[in-house]
Amino acid sequence: MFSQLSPAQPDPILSLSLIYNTDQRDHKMDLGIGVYRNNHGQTPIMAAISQAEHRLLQTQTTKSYVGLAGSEVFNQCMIDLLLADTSAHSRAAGVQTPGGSGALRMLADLMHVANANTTVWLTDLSYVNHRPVMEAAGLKVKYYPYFDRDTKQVNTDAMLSALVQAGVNDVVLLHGCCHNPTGADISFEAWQAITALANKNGFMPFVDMAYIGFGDGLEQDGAGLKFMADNIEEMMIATSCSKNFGLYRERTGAALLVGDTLPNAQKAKGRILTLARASYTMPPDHGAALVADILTDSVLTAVWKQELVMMQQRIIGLRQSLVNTLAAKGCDQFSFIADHKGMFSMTGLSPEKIMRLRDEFAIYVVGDGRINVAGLQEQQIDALATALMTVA
Ligand code: PLP
Ligand code: TYF
Repeated sequence: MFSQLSPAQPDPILSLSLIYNTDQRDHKMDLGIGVYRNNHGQTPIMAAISQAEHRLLQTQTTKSYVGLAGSEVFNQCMIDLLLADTSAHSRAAGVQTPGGSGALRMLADLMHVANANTTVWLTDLSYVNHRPVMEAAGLKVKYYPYFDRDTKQVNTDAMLSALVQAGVNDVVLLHGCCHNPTGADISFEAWQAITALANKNGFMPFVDMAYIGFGDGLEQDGAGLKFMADNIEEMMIATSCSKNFGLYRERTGAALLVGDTLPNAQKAKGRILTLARASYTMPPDHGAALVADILTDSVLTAVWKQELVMMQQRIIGLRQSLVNTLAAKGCDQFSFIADHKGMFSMTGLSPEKIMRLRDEFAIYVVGDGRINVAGLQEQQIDALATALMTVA
């Protein structure tokens, strides 16, 4: 049976990491996979996570099963983090999932159960796994105009004009903040406009919030989502603790359902639990237990927030520093990098130029031209600026 299978298509980002690992050049630079790195090139365990882990080791008495929804304390923490001070807070239900990816898939499966004719609208240029996850769940996929390749920002008019066509059989997927792969986020006014369109035309918003805290800080990054949740009867949210808690491999995330009433949100949650049972059954506990401990302890919450702000500020500093270094060399072609949010920026470099960066400078950039600014070290900026100018 296996011999009849056609070979798998490699993941463009994960396979780039494998090639990078075999590169022997000392000055090599990995701007591919979306992980945060400090100035030593390491992805550290955050201090609050280490402290919570230490405490967990001393207090945990069993590894017995938790349940289909994972930790309900964690689920409530995610509802508090994303929906506090909105009308949605009291009509939301949550399910712990294996990473934000697990949440995307469970919510996609739920949509298919609710309506097998659902079409999901994705931003034109979106996270590499959005389309495969939606299609694997049996949903149809459409793209709406999003990234303007000239301005390197969102083309809001084109986006809103296209979304006018979305109706009751449609789900519109939005990136909560720090758009992957472009770094171009929608304005607060665009959140308001999309909310009004959803209410008028009946499509369901689905927000993928994978980077809250990495753009302009927790409050500002969540403001658009909160506005929408406050002003809409139903929506879905996939969230991830991979980046902002540094829990990548622990697979920690949640699917949140906002209903017109709490019982309806809980009904949707019940259906997700049935879907989970038919898949991975129960999510891994460790990461969620740590996040729950941190967010229910004011001292640990403060430690976490402080480090998150430090990471966010570092990314802003790296963006500015790269743009300044380029400007000092007489290049303003990449000044948009300072305006982008979160880890990524879409550079607009062609595949040939990306290959030159790799071959001539040992700089690894995803084939579509995305750079992970959060993977840079301060001492690499000058070399990156020179390389960008040489190939551009
Ligand atoms: N959604 C977006 C937009 C992402 O960039 C990612 C990747 O990090 C995910 C979801 C999935 O994250 P996780 O590692 O938590 O599954
Ligand atoms: O976009 C990224 O780089 C991260 C990590 O199949 C990632 O979201 C990359 C590829 C993949 C899953 C996650």
